Amino acid sequence: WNYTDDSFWQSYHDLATLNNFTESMVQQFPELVKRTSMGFTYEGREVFGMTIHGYKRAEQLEALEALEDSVEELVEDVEELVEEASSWLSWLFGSSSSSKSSKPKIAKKPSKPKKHPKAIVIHGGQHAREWIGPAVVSYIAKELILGYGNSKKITRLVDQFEFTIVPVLNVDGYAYTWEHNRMWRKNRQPTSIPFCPGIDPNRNWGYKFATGGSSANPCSDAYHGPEAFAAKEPKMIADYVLQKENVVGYIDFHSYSQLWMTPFGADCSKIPKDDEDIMEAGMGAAKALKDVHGKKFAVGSVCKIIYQASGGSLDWTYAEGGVKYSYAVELRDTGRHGFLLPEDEILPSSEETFAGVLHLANFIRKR
Ligand code: ING
Ligand code: ZN
Repeated sequence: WNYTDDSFWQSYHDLATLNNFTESMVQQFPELVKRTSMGFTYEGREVFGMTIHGYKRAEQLEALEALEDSVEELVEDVEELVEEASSWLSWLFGSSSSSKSSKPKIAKKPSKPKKHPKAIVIHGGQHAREWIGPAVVSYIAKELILGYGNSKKITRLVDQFEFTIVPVLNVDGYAYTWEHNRMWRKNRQPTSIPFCPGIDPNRNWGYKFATGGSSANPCSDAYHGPEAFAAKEPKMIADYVLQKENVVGYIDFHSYSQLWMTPFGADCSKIPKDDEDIMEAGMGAAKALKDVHGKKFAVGSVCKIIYQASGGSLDWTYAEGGVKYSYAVELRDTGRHGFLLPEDEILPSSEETFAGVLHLANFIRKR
């Protein structure tokens, strides 16, 4: 495959091919893309992500700033020397005019702490059968990478933010949909019922876990699991977000229904304290998306716009992970094909979604 050509997004790809895509990005653009291991699943597969950031430019900027600092220090030292010398001179020759100088002083800037870039985390494939998610998410990575140095807007964003992109989160489930059952949703870890494996990763996050809109029945597609974060997939993203500390944006891609959703899913009456900003950014993203191919995406909280669902990703990232701009997006379509979205819709869906993501990142940047 040519992983940087749009033709890659004319068909769906199995897990090995998507992992090869990630690997290829890292190999081809080592100054821009780093491979990151999110962790391992129940069946022992590794979940790969990539971080995309203008590492080179950031390093150069840092070096430049360090240089600036040492020049500043040097100037201060010289100033002190001059002062000392002039007081000696006035002592020697009794000139009284050289009282405390009127020469301008260079203001000392407070030394800046070494800064880590703010992070935006994006993943697809929490649910196995929603194949358009991993396709769109890999396209987003490709566009950020190829746009760097070519598009002013993308370059600015990639210099500003570190993007962590995980095309497929629930890799065990994804492999299962390719090899055994196209309609599988959950992960593949065992439950208390031997013939009903699988926890729904998106009901297993730790905010208001199992408080409604999820099932205690292991045979259900919305089984919340025995306890919060019993499933490896949500746990690895939650750990990553906590460890990063500076994640400002999060998008969890699903399908289908064409919705750009905000917190909360667990509770229809609870409104995030940042709701105005979250909604404004989300509506902007939906508008930018629609401008590409005319597809309408409704914007609103998970609970109000589809259904109540506790233990969902964006509730946790917002309320516990400290990620202000937390979203879950339902990609194409609105039900005609559902999870079996035709392959000729992958590219248009990717293009429009990328526009939405760019808008969101730019919105966050300007805040
Ligand atoms: N939809 C999501 C689901 O898990 C969702 C909607 C997103 C609920 C985020 C809660 C949090 O049901 C699909 N299609 O999976
Ligand atoms: Zn889903």
